[in-house]
Amino acid sequence: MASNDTYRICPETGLKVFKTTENLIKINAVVAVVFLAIGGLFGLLVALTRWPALHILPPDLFYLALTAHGADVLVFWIIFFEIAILYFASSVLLQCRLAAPKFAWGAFLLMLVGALMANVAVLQGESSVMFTSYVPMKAAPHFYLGLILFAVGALIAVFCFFGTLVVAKQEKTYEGSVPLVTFGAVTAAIIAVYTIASGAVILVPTFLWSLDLIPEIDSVMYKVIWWGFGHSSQQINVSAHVAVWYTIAALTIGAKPLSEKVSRGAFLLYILFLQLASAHHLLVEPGISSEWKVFNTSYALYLAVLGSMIHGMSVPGAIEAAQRRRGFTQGVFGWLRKAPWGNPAFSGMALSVVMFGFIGGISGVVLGTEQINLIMHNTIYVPGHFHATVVTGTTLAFMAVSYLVVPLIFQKEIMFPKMAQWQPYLFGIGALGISFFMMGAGTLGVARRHWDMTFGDATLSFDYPPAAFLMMGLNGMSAVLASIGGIMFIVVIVGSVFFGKHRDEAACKANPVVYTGGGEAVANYGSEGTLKLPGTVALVAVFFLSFVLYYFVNWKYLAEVWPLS
Ligand code: HEM
Ligand SMILES: [Cu+2]
Repeated sequence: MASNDTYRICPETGLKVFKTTENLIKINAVVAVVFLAIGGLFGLLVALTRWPALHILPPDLFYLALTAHGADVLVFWIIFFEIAILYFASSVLLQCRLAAPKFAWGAFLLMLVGALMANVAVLQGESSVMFTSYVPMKAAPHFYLGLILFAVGALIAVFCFFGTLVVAKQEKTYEGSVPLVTFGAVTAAIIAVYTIASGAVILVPTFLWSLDLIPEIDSVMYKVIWWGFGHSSQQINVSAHVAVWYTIAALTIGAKPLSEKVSRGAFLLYILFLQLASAHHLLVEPGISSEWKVFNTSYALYLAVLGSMIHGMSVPGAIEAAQRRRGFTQGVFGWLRKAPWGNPAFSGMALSVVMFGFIGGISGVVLGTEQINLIMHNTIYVPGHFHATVVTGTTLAFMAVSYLVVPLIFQKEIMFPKMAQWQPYLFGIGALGISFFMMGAGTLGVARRHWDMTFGDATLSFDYPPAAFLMMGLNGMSAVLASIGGIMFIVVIVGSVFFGKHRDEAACKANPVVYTGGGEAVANYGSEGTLKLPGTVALVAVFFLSFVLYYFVNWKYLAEVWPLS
């Protein structure tokens, strides 16, 4: 089928950018950022309420804000952005027109209507069921309907992505194998199909139940299927942000994967094993056998974690190799010192790699281990862990790539470049703080999703160590810092998109954002093919040491809370 879609050639990467694709990337990215702004504001309100000295919201508004926060940031911000990434990884990288653009627009509209409907339901106050919406808590029917419409829209968008891959293959717009970033996006999309199917299997009956058409929903069944959706969706995020890491490394310094095959193998591990790892959410459910829990939280989990560890080594490795090729060969860490730390795309990506690995990864394995999980199951350690994965990991990576999307896709200059330079550091340190202090407070027993950690009106009170209150205060302060970083992001990105100077070809030549050869590196299959990486080896050694030490500390701690002698 011939296409009448027009395209331009990007002066910096040399890639064909089709008009329809460009528009769809723009609209999905803009709406994503709007939901980040709304959801982030609710996050700040939640954190300020959990700061014992401030405690600003009354209980009903606290649970309302918590529900809105989870849905707006974890679902709407991230998934709208991911759809933009899918269109980029297919149509832009393979230089092919987008399949079924009408469906892609329809998908966007469905997602938008669904997201707005769910938000309205939450703000009306009858749907404060929090992110997991566990039955028998019941939300208003339009809460579930909003999520279902959103999911159907997302599924259609995923099929437009697959369709585009088929078109690219048929029209031979690329040679050989697809580039790694596209492969990573395929991984994300495959997991998305499974995830959205699980979501539909559980949310459709729950919707009918909210309309009183079904008498009851079994709560253990709900949890098992819900986590097929809830956990797997996090693997979409991981696959997508790993693909974004490779994209940024390629575009900013021309890095190629160390080995395409090994990195692809790591993506495959995600598809094969991560769904099973969702067992870590069900560790205290009666009615699920111990054998099943043990198998899934040990063997299956380790194989999945292996995937992230391979990427965690191969992304810094690719950066080191590229830097050494560029001539930064001094000592073990000369390549790291000479990296473009003033470029927010690069610094955001680098911070995301380190914090996702050290904090998110290590705490994830601790939470995923059946025995030590029980020290912090359902404590605020859990949000501590996942803010390290979805905020310092995914969100920071998506923020970082926005500093490339604005000049390359929106063709606008970044406004307030100094503010942009600082933004990843402020947001990163703030987000690190909320992760870290919530983990600390959780280890001391502070519950998650709890309005009043002092249990003010309870007959039997609970004596927290004073450090627990300190941690929650520090968490509140970090939340303020992260919010300042978040507002800076919104100001820079929204400002540049709507009021930035148009970037014409001359501006691209004068002030390029892509490293020479970056377009080549991101859009082609190819490996760096070296393992002379003393710096990366040293960093990986530090990682394993921290890992072992922290793992050991938790077993020691378990031994203390449960003395056997
Ligand atoms: C300014 C940035 C942010 C701050 C200050 C913040 C703070 C918080 C706090 C304090 C909680 C509640 C803990 C509890 O009482 O259980 C929470 C929950 C949560 N946050 Fe954030 N957060 C931020 C950004 C994000 C982002 C970007 C995401 C996702 C990408 C996210 C996802 C979640 C989710 C899913 C929950 C759990 C909701 C629930 O338990 O139902 N947060 N956040
Ligand atoms: Cu999980």
